[in-house]
Amino acid sequence: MSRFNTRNASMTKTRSKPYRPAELKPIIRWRSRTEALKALHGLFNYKDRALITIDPDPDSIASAMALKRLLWRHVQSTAIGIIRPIKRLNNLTMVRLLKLPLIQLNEKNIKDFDKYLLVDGQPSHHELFQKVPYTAVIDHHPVKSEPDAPFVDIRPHYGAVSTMMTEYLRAAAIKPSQTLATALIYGIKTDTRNFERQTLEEDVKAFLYLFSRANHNILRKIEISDLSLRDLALFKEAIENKTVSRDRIYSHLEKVNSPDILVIIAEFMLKVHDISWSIVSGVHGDQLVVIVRNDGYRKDAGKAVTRAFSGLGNAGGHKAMARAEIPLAALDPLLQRKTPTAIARFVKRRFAVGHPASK
Ligand SMILES: [Mn+2]
Repeated sequence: MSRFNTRNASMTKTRSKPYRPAELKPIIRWRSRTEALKALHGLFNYKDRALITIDPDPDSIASAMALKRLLWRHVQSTAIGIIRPIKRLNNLTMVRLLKLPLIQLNEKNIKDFDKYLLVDGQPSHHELFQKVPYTAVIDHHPVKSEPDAPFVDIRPHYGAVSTMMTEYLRAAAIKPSQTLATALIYGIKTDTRNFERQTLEEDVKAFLYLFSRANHNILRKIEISDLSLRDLALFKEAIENKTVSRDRIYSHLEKVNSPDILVIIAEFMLKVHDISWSIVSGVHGDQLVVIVRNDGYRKDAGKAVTRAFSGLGNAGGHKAMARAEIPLAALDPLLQRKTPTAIARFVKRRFAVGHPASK
């Protein structure tokens, strides 16, 4: 996303204040977390039924859990409402293992509450959010327009809202439960992509604080849970269909429901010792998708797929990862019959041509 890396756009040589475009300016209305917390609590009373709305991902789910904890004893009840069903398997595992109570929002049940809060998002991000009279908005995305709410805390320079929420918990002298700490640490790890993307010292501090409180077995299970049982059948097919030529492994799948599984299998095949290239293709809808991974040593996957497949469809990528998406119709002049074997051979042939070193 564009909000990452923009911080380094500074042209100034002096180390005064970092340059920030307007949308990356934070909205901070209080001098400290303690003051902000007081202000937030002041907006609620014990009769309120509060609803925290989220577009569910690990950071927003964890932040909502933390906010629910912060509101405990300040309101009658707090529910966490999601605006779309969770599909990612890692996130489903998170919700199941941590037993997180989430409700699916619709036009009707969203009216059953007195006060509304939004975390890890802004009203302008979703149609449903736009209709809600928010009491509080806490976020780290760039500011499009200042949300109209009594409590707003937006810090686009933070890697995760989970970091902001960890700071709030600490200001409130609340020790997070193991469940909450595990959720928050996963929120930080996901949004900073294990600290490979924009990360502040604050994100690292929050991570360290949560580390000893989290359940690392559950965390690991959540992080590795990206396969369904149905995917295992595709693994079997991919392993049975594989062909190896020199340091390359090729495999083709007859039909996949999502190109994501091709990525997972391509990365899996690259684990094989002595294999430097993994080329996994499959038919998704009316497209042939080719996923390429390599070990990144003096290789260029992006150039290789462009040479092999450009002119037939979209092809491109980086040095170590690339993808091509080719409409099956574009294969009509090239293949007499589009059987899985013929397509597999076609991919292999094109890739070898596009990458003469393999001859
Ligand atoms: Mn986030």
